Order: sequence, then structure tokens, then C-alpha cells
Amino acid sequence: QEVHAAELERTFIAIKPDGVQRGLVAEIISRFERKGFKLVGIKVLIPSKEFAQKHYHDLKDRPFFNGLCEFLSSGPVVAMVWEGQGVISYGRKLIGATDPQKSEPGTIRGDLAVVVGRNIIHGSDGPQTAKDEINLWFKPEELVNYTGNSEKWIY
Ligand code: RTP
Repeated sequence: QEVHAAELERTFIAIKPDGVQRGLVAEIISRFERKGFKLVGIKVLIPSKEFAQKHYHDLKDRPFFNGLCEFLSSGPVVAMVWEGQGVISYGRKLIGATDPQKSEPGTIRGDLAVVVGRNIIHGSDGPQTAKDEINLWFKPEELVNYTGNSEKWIY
């Protein structure tokens, strides 16, 4: 079945410092890979607090904003861009509800996290956020266009 580039949306996914420190990078990547999504960008970095504030600017009036930004900048983050049909909303399903107490078993947070302040992963919540976050975290040349097996065996 032919798949058109326009259907292949992209989303920004980040493994937060708790996920990296706990050694969950491969586990998380594996879940996106096995589903059939395609990895088109990845890097590891320690974001500055200012950068974390930019990333979470929508939450700047929330009481947990400062602690959240301190936490995101407290250690290594694995920043990624994943591509595929429906990857923005389905990525959120793989991740599970924000509060791991409420996320279903079988989701990343449901299986691997316990409290909302240490929920190990971030995923863009919509098409505009995905665009903005990809632009914030990646330069265009850091993203790779390639034809993988998915074009033949997933779609
Ligand atoms: P994310 O952006 O990280 O994927 O999470 P989300 O959309 O599921 O949740 P959002 O409401 O955007 O919150 C962003 C992150 O803030 C932390 N948080 N802490 N009550 C709290 O202490 C609290 N509430 C949210 C979580 O790390 C959440 O992922």
C-alpha cells in the first residue's frame, strides 16, 4: 500500500532525566520502534533551565512550573523525532496519562513510572505543538529523511 509523505506526521518525544538515569532509553525507544514508527532524529543533551522554560512556556503559570524546569535541566534528556501515520496522538497513547497513577498498564508511564513529577517521558500533544517543539529542539539538518522497511511492510 502506497503511503504519501503528507500522511507521515512527526512528533517530538523526550526521555526526561529520570528515564535516562533509570536506564529506560532502550525500553522506550523499543516501544516506538516495534509499533512501526520511524526514528528521524535523536540526540542526548542536558538542557539549560532557560531552555526548559521555553519548552514548557505553556505551563508558566502553574505552581509546579519552576520545579518542572529545574528537573528537566537536572540531567541528560534524550530528544527524539518520530515519524509515522498518526504518530502524534498514538505516541500519546503509548506514553499514557500524565499522572502515572492514572495511566493504564501497558503504557510507558503505566508500566514504568509512579508519580507525576517523575513520569519519565514527554510527547507533543498536538500538530502545532509538535511543529514548535521539533523546531525548538532540532535544526532541520539534524532530521533525516529516509525510506525504511515501514514503507513496504507497515503501510
Ligand atoms: P508532557 O508535556 O511532559 O508530555 O506531559 P503532559 O502533556 O502529559 O502533561 P502537562 O500537563 O503538559 O504537564 C507537563 C509535565 O509537568 C509535570 N507535572 N507535574 N502536579 C504536578 O506536580 C505536575 N503536573 C504536571 C509532569 O512531568 C508533566 O509531564
